[in-house]
Amino acid sequence: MQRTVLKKLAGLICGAGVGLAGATINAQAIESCVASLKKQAISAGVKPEIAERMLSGATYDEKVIRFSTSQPEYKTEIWDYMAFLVDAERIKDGEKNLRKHKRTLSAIEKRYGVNRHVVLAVWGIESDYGQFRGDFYTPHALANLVCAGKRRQKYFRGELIKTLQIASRGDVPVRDFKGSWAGAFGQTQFMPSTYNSLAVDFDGDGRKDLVNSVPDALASTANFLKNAGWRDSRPWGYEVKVPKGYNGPSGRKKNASLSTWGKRGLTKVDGGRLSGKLEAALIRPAGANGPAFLVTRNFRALRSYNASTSYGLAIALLSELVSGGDPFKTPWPTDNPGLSRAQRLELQKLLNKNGFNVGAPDGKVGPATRAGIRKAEAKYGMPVSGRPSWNVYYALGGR
Ligand SMILES: [Ca+2]
Repeated sequence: MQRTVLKKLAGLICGAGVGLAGATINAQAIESCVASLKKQAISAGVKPEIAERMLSGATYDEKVIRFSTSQPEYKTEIWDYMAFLVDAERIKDGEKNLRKHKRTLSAIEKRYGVNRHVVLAVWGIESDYGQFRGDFYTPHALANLVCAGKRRQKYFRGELIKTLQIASRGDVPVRDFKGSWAGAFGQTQFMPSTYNSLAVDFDGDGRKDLVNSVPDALASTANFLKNAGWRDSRPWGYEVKVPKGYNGPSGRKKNASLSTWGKRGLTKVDGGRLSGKLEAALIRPAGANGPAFLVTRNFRALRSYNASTSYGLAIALLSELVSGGDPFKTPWPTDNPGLSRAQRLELQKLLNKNGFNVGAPDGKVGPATRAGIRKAEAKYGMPVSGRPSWNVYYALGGR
């Protein structure tokens, strides 16, 4: 009897898009909710054996729910974000992949009008060129967000059913859906609905496989950017110099032509004049003392991949650097810069060596590493922040 009630309850939950609170969730309730999702998927055309294989074993995943409900503990400084994402390792791997996939990238450039460096940079930032696609099994992560999450259950249910449909069509093998806790998967980290509208089969095998086919993944990224408004005929933007005391228009929506910006006293960072009709907006992501950029419609296309200015700049910078361009000239306004991935790993080893036990070094800065950093900062008389910064790295002996 209890089972029937739970089933009904689960049906209501899944149907109405209202989840159980994490604290009250129990194994049986999630099992019933998943059973109901299976039925919904099958009536949406998913092959029963696919629904069975992809949803059985979906149990409560505390991590998915924690990520979906918690606010980030720390505001990541943009210089930490950039140092981590655009490091020497990712530039070197980018150059290697540029050579390795030269023919594919040329063909993609021709077909979509999105230059190879930008496509490559998105791939590098999203999945480290296909090497890291996330640890979560997509259907199980999405089932948790529907059955035990606290918001957007209806959206996640749609994404779950689309995931099962993609597998049902044979585009991506059942076991290969690995990705983020929120349902993005594969080398491009597309959500299933983005997959449905923008994924392409570029290697011509009849399947749009963004997990196992580099040509499919890269072409789908290019298709995404083209659809978001990227045009190779214009740059993403320029780093610029802003006159001291400038308090004119700025912000992503305040567009003006380059020549108008020139009249307002802005110059290219090398002092060159700004001219022409190209529309751009002024952004200063770290405030008036940090780098300034005039960004075009192309930057908006980058940003639409992941709605964040830091993200857009990381792609822009990586694309410049893998094409032999220059780093940004204006330093970030800090005397305590961020660390690369190699330095983060080294930092963890140094913390352990110095008795601030942070567990097995993996380069990922989680709660244990932050706690260790705080202890080290306190010991060395530094402001206590828990940030993986150059100063704490240096104090521990890192060079
Ligand atoms: Ca294919």
